[in-house]
Amino acid sequence: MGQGQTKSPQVILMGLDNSGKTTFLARLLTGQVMDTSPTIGFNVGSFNVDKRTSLTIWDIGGQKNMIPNWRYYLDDSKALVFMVDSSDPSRMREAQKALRKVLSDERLRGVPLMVLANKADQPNAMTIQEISKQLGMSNYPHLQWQIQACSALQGVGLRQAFLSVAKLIKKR
Ligand SMILES: Nc1nc2c(ncn2[C@@H]2O[C@H](COP(=O)(O)OP(=O)(O)OP(=O)(O)O)[C@@H](O)[C@H]2O)c(=O)[nH]1
Ligand SMILES: [Mg+2]
Repeated sequence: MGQGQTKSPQVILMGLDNSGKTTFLARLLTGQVMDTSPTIGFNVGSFNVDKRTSLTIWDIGGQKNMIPNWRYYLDDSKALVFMVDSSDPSRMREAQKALRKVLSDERLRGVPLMVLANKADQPNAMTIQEISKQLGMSNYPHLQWQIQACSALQGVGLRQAFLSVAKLIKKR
């Protein structure tokens, strides 16, 4: 990175296993759909939102035994992106609990949240209204948050999501 450039704000991408975080990040960075396996630890990559703004995205593994490690990634994060599989209503309650736990960390106080409702390509995908309800978003009146649908598989809504994330960060 050249002198005088501001450093790329860190964004953490969390959510239950199988929600599509790694597929999403790979698609965002390479434009391709890649075969993924469950993430042990994390993946990281930088993404240019526009000519002047780059974000460093940390994709953290979401399997049950990975969730206790989420706390190691919260320092210095300027936004939280929380991904859910909108085609899997059976895991919304588990997602709600995981979100509540991570948001209770005081290092995230004042940090904006983007909920990404992934797998919108699936015919049974839940609406963003339904997902907001099931995640209990009304329990966070002071949180600056947004929700957007996307499909990592089809490449829909990825750039828009991170444009919104960059705007949320700037607004702070
Ligand atoms: N239909 C559909 N499938 C998707 C989409 N995004 C990801 N998948 C599939 O969901 C599965 C899990 O994707 P991953 O990206 O590995 O999930 P992850 O959130 O990184 O999982 P962990 O690393 O275990 O936390 C894979 O089979 C993907 O192909 C999508 O937008 N639509
Ligand atoms: Mg992964």
